[in-house]
Amino acid sequence: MSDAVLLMAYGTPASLDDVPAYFAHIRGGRPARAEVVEELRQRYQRIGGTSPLREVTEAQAAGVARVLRERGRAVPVAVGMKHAPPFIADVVSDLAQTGVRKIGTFALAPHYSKISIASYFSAAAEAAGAHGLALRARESWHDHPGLIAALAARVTAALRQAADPDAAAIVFTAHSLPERILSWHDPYPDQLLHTSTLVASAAGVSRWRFAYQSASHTGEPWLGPDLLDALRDLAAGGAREVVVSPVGFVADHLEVLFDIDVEAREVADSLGLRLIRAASLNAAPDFLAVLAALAAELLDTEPMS
Ligand code: FEC
Repeated sequence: MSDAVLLMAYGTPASLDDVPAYFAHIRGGRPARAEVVEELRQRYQRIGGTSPLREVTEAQAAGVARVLRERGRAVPVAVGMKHAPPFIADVVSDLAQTGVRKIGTFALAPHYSKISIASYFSAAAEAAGAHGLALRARESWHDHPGLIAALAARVTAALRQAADPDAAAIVFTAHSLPERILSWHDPYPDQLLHTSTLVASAAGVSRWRFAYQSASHTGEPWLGPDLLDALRDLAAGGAREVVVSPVGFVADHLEVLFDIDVEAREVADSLGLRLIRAASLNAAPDFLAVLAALAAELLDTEPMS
C-alpha cells in the first residue's frame, strides 16, 4: 500500500483579484457587502498584496518530506487548502490517481474546534471515501511536547528583545470564534489555555494572559477578551512592553502580519506600549521535526519523537 501525507491549511487568495471569491468561500457562499470585501483587500494590501501562507505551507510540506526521507521513509507530502486552491478534495483525488492508498493527515492548526477544524476532516474524509483511500487523521496536537518547546523558544527569544524582560507582559493569542461554541462544550478554549500554560511553564514565565484576536463582525458575540482590549488593560496597569505569542497559528499570514503586526501594534504604539511579536514557527527545523513526527505517527512508520 502506497502512503502519503496531507498537510491541510486555511488557504489564501493568490492575488488581490481573488479576494472576493476567497471571501465568498469562507462565508459558505453568503454574499458580503462590497465595502467589507474592499476592507479585506486593503488588509492584504497592507501586508504587501498577498499573504505568505501558501508558500510557507509549501515549505513546511517540503521540509516534512525531507525529514521523513532522512529517516528512511520517502513519501509524498501534499498540501490541501480549505478555502482556496489547491482544495483538499482535489489534492486527495490527485493522490489517488498516483496510486496512493493511505493518507495520514492533520490540519496546520493545533487546536480543535468543531467550527474550524472539523470541516478540514470532512473534506478529506469525503474525498478519501470516494476514492477508496484509507485516511488516518489527528484532530488536535495542542500539547505535543515538540510544539510546546518550539513555541516556548520563540517566547524566550522575544523576551530577550525586551529592554526589561522581567517586567514585560506576555499575551498568548489565537483566532476568536463565535461564543456559541461554548454551548456545545467545544474543546477549543480549554486546549488553548492548556497550550498557553505549558508554553509559559517551558519558557519559565509565571505572569501571562490569554486573549483572542481576529474576531469577525458577524452580528453575534465572539469569544474574548480581545487582544486590543488586553493591550489597553495592560497599558492602564503600567506595562511598557508586551510580548504577543500567537500560539493558535503556525505560520506567518494575514492574521499575524496584519492583525498583530499592523493593527495591534498601532494600538500598542498609541498606548506607549512596545509590542514584540514572538516569531512564527513557519518552516523552522524544530517545527518541521514536530510535523514530521505527527506525520510519521499517522503513517505508523516510527514512534513520535
Ligand atoms: O493569510 C491568509 O490569507 C489567510 C489567513 C487566515 C487564517 C485563518 C485562520 C482561522 N480562521 C478561523 C476562523 C474564522 C471564522 C471566520 C473567519 C473569517 C476569515 C476571513 C479571513 C480569514 N478568516 Fe479565518 N483565517 C484567515 C483569514 N475565520 C480573511 C474573512 C474576513 C474576516 O472576517 O476577517 C468567520 C467566517 C464567517 O464569516 O462565517 C469563524 C480559525 C482559524 C485558525 C484555525 C485554522 O487555521 O484553520 C479558527 C490563517
